[in-house]
Amino acid sequence: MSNTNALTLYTINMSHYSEKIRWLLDYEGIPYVEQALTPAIHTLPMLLKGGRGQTTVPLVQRGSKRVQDSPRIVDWLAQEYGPLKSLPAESLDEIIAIQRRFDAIGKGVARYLYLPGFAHKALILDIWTQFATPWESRIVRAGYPIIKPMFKLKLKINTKHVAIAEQRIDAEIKWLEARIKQGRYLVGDSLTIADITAASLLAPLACPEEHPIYGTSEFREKMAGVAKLWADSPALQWVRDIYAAHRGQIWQVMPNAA
Ligand SMILES: N[C@@H](CCC(=O)N[C@@H](CS)C(=O)NCC(=O)O)C(=O)O
Repeated sequence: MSNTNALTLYTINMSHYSEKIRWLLDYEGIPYVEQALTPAIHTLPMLLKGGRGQTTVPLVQRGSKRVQDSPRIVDWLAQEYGPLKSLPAESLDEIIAIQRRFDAIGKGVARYLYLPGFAHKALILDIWTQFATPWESRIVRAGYPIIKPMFKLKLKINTKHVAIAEQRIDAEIKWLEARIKQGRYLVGDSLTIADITAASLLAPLACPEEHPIYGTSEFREKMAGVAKLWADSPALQWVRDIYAAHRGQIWQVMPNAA
């Protein structure tokens, strides 16, 4: 019999929005089981489970309750498992506003890295199939010539949108640099969901060594190599510092394959 109180987190290994919720759960000590989905194969299960016309991860499920979309998940976790130390009531509005601004650049970050990343088919396929069953791996590898253009279309991975993404990321990096001059944490004097959101959504650019995908030398060179203009910025150094100080070990328990 399944345990209806158990929390399942559906993710994709490379997803930075998934990392945001994984980090929040780890930081708050909320027990969960991670179910890692294979890109492309994730589409139908997430569409059906989410019930919102969206195919995105992360999604959490407890019994028959399913919540998709990271800010909605944060709200639901606070309601069900709160009070959360990463969401202090006295600064809630400010924290949520910062969460919103970094959530808004997540897709741009993915767009920015995938444009050059797609030149490295073997790396992309290895990452995409890390948790794939043998048949999923065969489908994704054989279907790559179709999946890749569909993915590029869906995520608007083209030079025009990548240029817009670069400007937006740059603006947020500058905002972050000004903010961290005021203190180590974005709000107050301890880690909040504002820091977790900013650090996890910028992590694919900052490549903290704690992250099992972004921290590899191959990812750094082939995907994040384009982010040279920010590589040594105080903002991305802050991301690495926050990971080093607060992230702990990612995947203490390896995710289940779907
Ligand atoms: N607003 C969503 C965005 C999530 C998102 O874009 N997730 C990406 C992975 S980082 C995804 O699932 N992409 C595949 C898809 O859209 O089907 C959230 O905050 O959870």
